[in-house]
Amino acid sequence: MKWVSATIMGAAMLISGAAGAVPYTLMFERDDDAGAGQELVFRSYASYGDLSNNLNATDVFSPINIASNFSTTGLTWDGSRYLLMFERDDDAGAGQELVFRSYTTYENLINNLNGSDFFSPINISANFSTTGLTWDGSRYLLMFERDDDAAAGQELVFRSYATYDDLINNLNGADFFSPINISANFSTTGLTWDGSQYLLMFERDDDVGGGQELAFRSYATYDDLINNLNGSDVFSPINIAGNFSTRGLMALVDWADPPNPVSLPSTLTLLVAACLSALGHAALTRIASPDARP
Ligand SMILES: [Ca+2]
Ligand SMILES: [Ca+2]
Ligand SMILES: [Ca+2]
Ligand SMILES: [Ca+2]
Repeated sequence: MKWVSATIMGAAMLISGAAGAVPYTLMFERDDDAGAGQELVFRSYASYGDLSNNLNATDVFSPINIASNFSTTGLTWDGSRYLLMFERDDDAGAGQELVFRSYTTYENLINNLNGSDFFSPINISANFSTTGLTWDGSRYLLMFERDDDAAAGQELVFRSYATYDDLINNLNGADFFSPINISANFSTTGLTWDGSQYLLMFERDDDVGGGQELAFRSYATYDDLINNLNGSDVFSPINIAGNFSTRGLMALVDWADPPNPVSLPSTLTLLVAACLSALGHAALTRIASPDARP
């Protein structure tokens, strides 16, 4: 894809704080299979400004033990539930390759409590993979990317569903091929709507340094997203560890009063404090951090 110059990018970062004031969760998964507590990370940011500039991030390792033949591919909040999406690494038939796990609260998501799993009847094409999921206030958007690089109009698909039942049961979905031509060395890894903008996340396929591997593209409207119009790119300063990848991006909009933010439970703060206190931040980052640190 065509990236903006560093100068324009810097200007975009300066004004980015004016966009949605909702918190964001950025999800990372370890590339190789590992045990519970060592492979899935939820990173919290208070705002888009913090997300795009990687400021004041808080990491929590999930106790989820992801099956060795599945990977996470999306995360969203729809006002009633948190949805975590898993896809089988190898191609399989309908009802065997895509799972939606729902949690009713953020605490349950973070602590992996009381999750409910649904296998989707979707049969994903052998040459495509899911790369994002979001509720935007009007529809669920499920994003698919072709596994191999292709030209504009042939590699990125947005499938929309009007209701949760339609999403879960794969009913009445409408597909749109995006005109985006994804660079051969990048892939989509997340999609969200924060009440003010759509954010499409791209990660470079190979590991590189901070400022060169993670990009957020923003669109003001659904039409702009679908038609790839007026997008604005910002490279994140995050240096993703060579053995982790981004897997999901979730804006926490209060859907009863958009675009105001969800009020996260104070117990979450306590949980994070307890976690950091128990392990020590240095120890936590040493054990396994999605950030590459010297
Ligand atoms: Ca595992
Ligand atoms: Ca399949
Ligand atoms: Ca391409
Ligand atoms: Ca890196």
